[in-house]
Amino acid sequence: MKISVIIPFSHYPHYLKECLESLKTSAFQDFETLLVVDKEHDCIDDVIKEYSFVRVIESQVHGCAACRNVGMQYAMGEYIYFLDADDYVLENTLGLLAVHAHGEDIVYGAISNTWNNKANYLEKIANQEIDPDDLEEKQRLHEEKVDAYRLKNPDESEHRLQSVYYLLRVKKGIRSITALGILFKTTFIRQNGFTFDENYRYYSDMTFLCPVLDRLTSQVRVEDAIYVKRKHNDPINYPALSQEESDDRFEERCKAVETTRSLIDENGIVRYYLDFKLIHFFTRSMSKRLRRSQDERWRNEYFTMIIPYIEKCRPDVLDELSRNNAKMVRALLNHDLKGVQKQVRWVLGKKKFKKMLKNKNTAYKLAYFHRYLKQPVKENVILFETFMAKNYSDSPKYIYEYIAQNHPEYECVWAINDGAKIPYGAKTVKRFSFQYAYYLAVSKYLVFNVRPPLWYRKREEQVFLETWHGTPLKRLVFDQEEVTSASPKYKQQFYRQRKDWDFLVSANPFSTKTFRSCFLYEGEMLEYGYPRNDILYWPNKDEIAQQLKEKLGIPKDKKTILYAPTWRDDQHYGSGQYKFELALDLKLMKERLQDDYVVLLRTHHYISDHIDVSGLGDFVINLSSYDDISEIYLISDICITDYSSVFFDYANLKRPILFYTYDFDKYKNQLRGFYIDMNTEVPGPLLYTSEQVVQAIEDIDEITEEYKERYDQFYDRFCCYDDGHASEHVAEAMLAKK
Ligand code: C2G
Repeated sequence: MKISVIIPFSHYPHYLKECLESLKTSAFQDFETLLVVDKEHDCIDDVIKEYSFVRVIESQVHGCAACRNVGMQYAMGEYIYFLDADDYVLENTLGLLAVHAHGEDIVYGAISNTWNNKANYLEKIANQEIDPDDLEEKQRLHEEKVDAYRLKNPDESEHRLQSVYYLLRVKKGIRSITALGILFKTTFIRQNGFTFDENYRYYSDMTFLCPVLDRLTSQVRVEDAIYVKRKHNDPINYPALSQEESDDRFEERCKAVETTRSLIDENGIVRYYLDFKLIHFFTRSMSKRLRRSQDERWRNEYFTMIIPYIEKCRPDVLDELSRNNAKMVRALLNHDLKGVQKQVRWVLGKKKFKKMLKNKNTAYKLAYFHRYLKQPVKENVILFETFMAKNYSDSPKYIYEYIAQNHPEYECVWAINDGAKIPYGAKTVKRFSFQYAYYLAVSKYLVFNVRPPLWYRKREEQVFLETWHGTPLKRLVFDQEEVTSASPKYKQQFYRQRKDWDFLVSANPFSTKTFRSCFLYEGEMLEYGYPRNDILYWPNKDEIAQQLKEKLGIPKDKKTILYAPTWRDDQHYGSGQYKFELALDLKLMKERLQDDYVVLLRTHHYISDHIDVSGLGDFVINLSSYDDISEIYLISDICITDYSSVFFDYANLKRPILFYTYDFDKYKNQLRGFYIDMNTEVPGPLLYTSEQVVQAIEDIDEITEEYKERYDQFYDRFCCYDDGHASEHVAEAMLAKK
């Protein structure tokens, strides 16, 4: 048998499934799979029953290093390959490595990092959103560096040098040394007695790989054999080892270096780069904390702790440091903490200054931190923002109007990017301006329907009202397994930001329950309905509708169909800018429906594509940039959506709703997943083609009748709090908090 794949397992079966599936679907199959289960582990019975090729071995000891050592004892393959239970390989990975393995000590491929499962990873590769580990650039830098070393050590073989440089991840700076992605010849490992040091939880790979590289006599590199290392997008509930917060990590790093030194040649290249990495850990990563960390230990205990380990670094590594780094290390070796901090201040200050020159428009942030946060909070000021200041709408609008009419003692400020005038004379500021930063810092109350900027720091005296912006159909944040859009650190950031919320608005009991789980929110919930839906209950709503219809030039004899789809996580240009291809055949709709209807087209605010409606004449009115969709609901006789939360609000009107779900399976299984069963719980039919949509509109009376019972149940479940007074209740609850 060619390969023994060794997988240590302790937690998170859902990752393990993906890992084993990747082995099952590998094109190359001449391997055994040894799943070594930690002494403390989650139950995996359900997972492994699907993978009969897996040999499960129970480890009597605890820890990843121990599991790998146990696996090595059982290995029967010519080569050993370590695969972590939360990672996976691609279809060709093992085959490519095996084909090049002709008795060399090691055969290694590349590591590609991702936050995604395999399907989404492959899709990103296909869309060229991932460059597998930046291979070309790495090769170039790798050669330059190794050349410099070789000049001084002419006896070393070029290939060996390059492999050591690559596998110790020298170019990757302080990144941990890893035994992943490599075939190790079993006899080479056994004859030399290489093992993972079980005393180390985080850095045992170093104690295995460095001695291997130190004794290496033959090696092959196979660039395209990719090992996919998966970062956990939810470090709160499922932290990877590298994401674990631990008091011991620092000391372990130092001690593992010391242990490793004792296992390798003092004059060899492995030792050279090991010392190089330790020094760079100090100058690049640790030094920042010496200056800034709130945690005393970095400026005290850890500072003293690292000195003896740096003292033992080889002099030739110290000789090659840049001037600034050399100064920093000299100060450290003199036990001069102030000297190191001064040097760090100088280096970071220079960097910051350069960044500022490059990016002058972020100076407001400096003002925020250094000036505005020091000013007193203004008790009577309220800052409002909707959809990142894109418009004047949603619940903040209605809460504001209530306060403006009933509490003139408050000064209201709106963040609005286009500078539009706001009724009742609120002051407006542009997002990401000095004034915006000022009001973020000094407003007593903040009313937002999405999250504030990441750099916002809530002050103790401030009251933050999060209205959110829809009853959840699509799975959100911590209930979302994959994060295919947004920042990969989305969950971590959300976790921090949601702690700032004093109140969260909920439109129905279902939202209350779901928000608790998806946001891990434990604060006060305001269960009064959605302020943005108040208008749907106002006594003058028909008048408002009439006026708007006239303003938009909608003929009196025509009914209206609102088409309001949501955005797709995987179709984007950049952060917050999404593509949208219209799948609804408006030409067909025009042909069949123009005598009775006009279509009101409304894309989500994330969509940056302008939808071309030319050739459709008066049949389509594009209302994508109209501020407030609640007003549009009032003038719509039928609503078509897909997975947008608009239908929860629109249902308040009890008018017909159709779902044009042309990409249902992908949206449900790959992109998001849903909280409710769309097939049985939503108040209208799921339609998959434009023809079906047109047909449904032609048969709208029958459909209304058919869905009546389900609609009533839906209304009772989701519209039960809305009564036209949510703004009042929410505003009063907020203002009561001093
Ligand atoms: N919206 C709109 N026009 C659309 C789609 C949405 O004006 N074509 C508005 C509606 O008020 C809707 C809100 O934006 O309720 C949120 O839009 P969703 O499509 O539901 O998507 P998203 O912004 O991802 O929010 O709990 C709700 C979720 O957070 C979803």
